[in-house]
Amino acid sequence: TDFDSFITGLPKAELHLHIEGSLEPELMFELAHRNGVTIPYGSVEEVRAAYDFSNLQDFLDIYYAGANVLRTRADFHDMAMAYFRRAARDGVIHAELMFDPQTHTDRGIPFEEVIEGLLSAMKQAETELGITSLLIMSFLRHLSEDAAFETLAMAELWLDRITAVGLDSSEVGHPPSKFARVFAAARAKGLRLTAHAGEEGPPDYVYQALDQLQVERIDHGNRALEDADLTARLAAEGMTLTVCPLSNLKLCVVDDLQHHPIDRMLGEGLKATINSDDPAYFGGYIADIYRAVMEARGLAREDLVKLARNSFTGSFLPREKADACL
Ligand code: ES4
Ligand code: ZN
Repeated sequence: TDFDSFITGLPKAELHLHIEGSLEPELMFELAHRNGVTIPYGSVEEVRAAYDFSNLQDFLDIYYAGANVLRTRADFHDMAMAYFRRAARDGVIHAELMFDPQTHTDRGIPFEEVIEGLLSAMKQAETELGITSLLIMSFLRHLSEDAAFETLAMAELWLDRITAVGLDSSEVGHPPSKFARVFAAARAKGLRLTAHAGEEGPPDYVYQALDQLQVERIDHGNRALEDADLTARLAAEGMTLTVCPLSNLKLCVVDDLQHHPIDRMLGEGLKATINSDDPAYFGGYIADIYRAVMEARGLAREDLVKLARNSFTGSFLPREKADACL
């Protein structure tokens, strides 16, 4: 339709994408076969049927199990290339890929295999598809502070090719404060900072991400809206929120897309962006999500333009590069 071509034609950046969450069931089977790994599903349909979640942890258990088929740098390369091709079709011209090294190193997969596979796909995506990208290395917050420090040490040889660190996995019970020292160490190494906060966790976790981690972005941030002072502060500081509406629906952060607060966020002056989070698990890539929120919340074209602009100004691109995309 007219609207679909408007959305795909709008240049967009994706700021909140777990690359392991882009692993589609078809590729999962292919990699399982390639690597001689058995998976607990008989068919692609069976895999998709298992993607019925009632909260974040429910999803994470299945997501970490799915990542078990990833073994070699070729696997990471192929997964990322599949994402880039799909994102290019939706008009994504810049993508900031989160990856979870601990999900792999804890299974004995060398850090080098993970990152070199991703970096080679990023290079190929730029030359073949014209998509620029950068890497955000995420620490798993259900693991220890020491484990996060070990991960930062493993990344030492690649720090010039890692733009930022992030914080993901099970939120409640693992507050940002647990990672204050490792985020300070990452910052001292010149890395930029983001963290998941306020997806399932309370507004206090968003305050902690700001004050104790000193993040430049908040991933999700939905529950910040429960606190008027926090909402006003995020707006005043121009803090980017990387919101993931379809993820919020699938993980029951919202009960219906018609109750999604994306337009309320924009109305409160928050710098919200729209992202896919784990598109293979949540049933949609970026254009699907723009379309879904437009339909569910009655967003106007100017709102979609605003969201797309926010995705560049909120990116980790150097200011002049981001401005050139507007
Ligand atoms: C995630 Cl939606 C979400 N939240 C927290 N951690 C994650 N890892 C992958 N997707
Ligand atoms: Zn996420």
